Order: sequence, then C-alpha cells, then structure tokens
Amino acid sequence: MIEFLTHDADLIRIAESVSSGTRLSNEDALILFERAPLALLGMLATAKREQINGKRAYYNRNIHIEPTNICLFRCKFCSYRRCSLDEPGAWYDSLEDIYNQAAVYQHKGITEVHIVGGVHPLHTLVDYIEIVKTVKRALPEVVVKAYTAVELNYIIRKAGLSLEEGLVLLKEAGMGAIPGGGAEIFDTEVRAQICGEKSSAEEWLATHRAAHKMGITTNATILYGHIETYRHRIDHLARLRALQDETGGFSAFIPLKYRSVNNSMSSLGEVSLPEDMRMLAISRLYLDNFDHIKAYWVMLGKDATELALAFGADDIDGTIDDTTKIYSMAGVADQKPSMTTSQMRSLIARMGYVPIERDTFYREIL
Ligand code: V47
Ligand code: SF4
Repeated sequence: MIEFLTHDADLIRIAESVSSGTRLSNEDALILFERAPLALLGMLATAKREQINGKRAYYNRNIHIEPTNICLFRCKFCSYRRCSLDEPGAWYDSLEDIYNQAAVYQHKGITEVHIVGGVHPLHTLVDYIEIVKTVKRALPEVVVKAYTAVELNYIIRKAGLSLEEGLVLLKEAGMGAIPGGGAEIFDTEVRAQICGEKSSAEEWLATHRAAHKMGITTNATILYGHIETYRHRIDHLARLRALQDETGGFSAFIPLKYRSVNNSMSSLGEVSLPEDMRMLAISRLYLDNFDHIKAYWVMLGKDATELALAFGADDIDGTIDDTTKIYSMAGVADQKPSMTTSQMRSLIARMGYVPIERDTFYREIL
C-alpha cells in the first residue's frame, strides 16, 4: 500500500517503522514535514489514531469565559489584547458579570467552562480564585478548565508563592483542569521574537509539570504557521513528548494555526489548508504518548475540522455558543462561533466516525 503513495526510500522506511509502533525520531519527523505526500500522512495518522481511539471522535458541551482582554504582555500574534479600558474593543467583567454569564447555562447540559484572558496588570491570585469560585457557584457541576500556564505563572509568582502552593489554592477553589494555551513555540529565539515578554518555555513546562504532579490534567498547544521552521515545531513536540513520558498528565494536544488579521504579524499571512493537515498528522504520529489530538473547530473552521478527522484528530472541541473572541478578533470566518450538539455529531458522522460526547477528562456522557 505504501508503495502506491511514494517511491522515496526514506519515506517507505519511516512509514514501515511508524506502522510497527516504533517512536518517530526528530530526523524522521523532519523528513515527513519536508517530503511526505499528504495522502501518506493521512493514512499513517489515521492508522495511529484508530489504534488509540478506535472509531470514536469526541466533542463536548462547553462555554468560554474571558474575564478581560486587558493584558500587560504584547504578544505580536495577538489580535485580542488591549492596553486599557479606554481603547475600543477592550472589556473587563466584574464578578457579577461573570456570575451572570455562567448562570445563563444552568440546567443546559454544559460540562466544561474554559476560562482564559489577558493578564490584567491589577489582577491578583485572589481575583483568579474568586473568578473560579464564582463560576462554580453558578454551575457547581461543571469542570472549570482555567488559566493558561502564562497567566498562572505570572499570578502565582506575583503572590510570592511557589507554583505548587498557588495551584493548590486554585484547585481548592474549584479549578479542575488547565488548558493548553500560552505554549506558542518553545524555541528561545522564536519565542523572543513573537512573545518575548511572557513566561519562558521552561516556565510553561514547569507549570504543567507541577500541575501533573498534583493530579491536575492539562492540555498542550503549539502556535504554528508564522516565523517558525519545521525544526522549531519538532523541538516543541519533543519537549512535550518528554514531559508526557515523565508525568502522563497531558490529555490533549491542540495545534493552533496562526490567524493573521489585526495583529502586528499580519503581513506574514496564513499557511494553507494542506499545511494544517500536515501539522495535525505529524503531531498525531510524533506524540505517541498523547491520547487525544484536538482539531479546535473555532480556529480551523468547520470544513477544515471535518477534514482534520482524516488526518489524526479525534476531538473537535465544543459547542462554544459564541463565548470566545480570541479567534473572531483574529479574523476567522465564524464571527459568532457556535455549534449545536447535532451539528457536531453530523460533522463527525460524515467522516465515518462515531460521535461521543465527552467531559473534560474524556469520560463518555451518556
Ligand atoms: O495561547 C492567540 C492562541 C491561545 C492567536 O486547552 C492565537 O482545550 C492563532 O490555548 N492566531 C489560547 N492563535 C487558546 C487556547 C485553547 C483553545 C481551545 C482549546 C484549548 C484547550 C486551548 O490562542 C493562546 C495563543 O496560542 N492565539 N492569538 C492568533 N492570532
Ligand atoms: Fe496577552 Fe495572551 Fe494576547 Fe499574549 S496572547 S498579549 S498573554 S492576551
């Protein structure tokens, strides 16, 4: 079968080695990025994905809460941050606002609230804790998946606590999981160019390591398709695979495509759809110790998400109900992102997979 797709001896060797369960090396991952036909990547990633998840493809019922987009950092790819409330498009929600946003979803079957936002210069750890408690007061049953490692690192250090001490307080307040944001690209030089002010790669990884050691599961992301090279992407995946070997605490990996509208890297434009599929498939193959690869439909768009299920993704994220602005402000087509559960189920079924509603921890909701 492989010979129908390529006559390249390296690719045939890599395909056979991956198919027999051998771990992909960095050198071979680079060869796949540079030379593998998309059809071969789709075939290999699908085999790997079906070995791990069978025919199951996951979605969840979730909303986002983004308390503020005022941020003291100035990441060059970010279309969403504002300096202060005086700027058009800035917002800052009070605890009462946050309670009301969450309370709308009482008895509506939501299982997860994802909280992420700008790093507000005046916020303290107590504010972060109160936000989590407020959401839990409105929706006691949901899992609160809260704060990127960048937000956590900043706010916990600002409180003068160790990561462990800060995470315990947040866990006690109701933080049930940690999302994957803020990872961007771990390579020091690329990171310095696109988001040099915020937490380093080492700090991001240390935060997730500390969470895993306390039994808090987390996700991981990469921001690809800007100034990074394939080698930088592989270095990023390598660091994640090593941490997962150590702790086993990651549940999903989410490749985030750089979206180029309204930010200071806009002149770069965006990578193509085939490049998105290449990234997903190689992530699936490389991260052999991650159970789930998520195609985040809000970022990819619905059509590309459908296709992603043929390139190794087994999760498409959630219903969202128009509660996140990160991607609409960066120019994606869906300016009010929302999907019903039946739309999600039929998207999955059209690709030949069995739709499974899951909670944050990939337990099936019956
Ligand atoms: O860290 C910001 C990214 C992330 C842009 O864990 C951009 O389940 C592309 O991490 N183009 C936050 N990306 C979102 C995130 C996430 C989303 C969905 C699910 C999960 C999960 C996590 O958004 C940031 C940054 O990498 N981002 N601006 C942009 N212009
Ligand atoms: Fe702030 Fe996050 Fe935007 Fe960076 S990506 S500027 S940390 S809101």
